[in-house]
Amino acid sequence: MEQTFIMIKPDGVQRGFIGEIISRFEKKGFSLKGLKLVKVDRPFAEKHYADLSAKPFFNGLVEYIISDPVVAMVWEGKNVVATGRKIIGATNPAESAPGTIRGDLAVEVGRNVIHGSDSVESARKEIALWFPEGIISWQSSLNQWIYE
Ligand code: IDP
Ligand code: MG
Repeated sequence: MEQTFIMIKPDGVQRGFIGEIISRFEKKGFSLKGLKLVKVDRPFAEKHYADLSAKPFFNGLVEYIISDPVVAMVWEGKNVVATGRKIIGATNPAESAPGTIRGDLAVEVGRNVIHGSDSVESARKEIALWFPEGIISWQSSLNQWIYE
């Protein structure tokens, strides 16, 4: 089954959206496979966002991510990478549809509350980076009511 890496950014934690965000993924029918509150250091944040190192906003982005704790999660389910991105909404909250997390809870691109892997390959890399200890293997007893 497909897995994705989801991170509630420091603004999402500070604004009290941990429960709200977890609830949206749970209600959809996805399964939580990894969860921790962590404050990451600069080298770690730079590694997570390495693909964006040439962008003008890179330094501000790293400062934002290391400023306070984040919630790191692994969610599992059919098409969870692409569907997770839809639940999250467009990168810039000004363009995120109402009903999406960023569309409902954020205003600016530099404070957009949540990260989600953009492909199955980046999910694999991000899960390995954020959960080197591995994740717990369990199956939801509701799967028979979510999958046919
Ligand atoms: P994504 O989070 O929707 O995948 P990316 O392009 O991967 O978007 O960018 C990573 C993060 O960098 C965004 O979520 C946002 O916090 C920040 N970011 C992206 N573009 C800008 C920008 O133009 N100004 C400031 N921050 C940005
Ligand atoms: Mg991205």
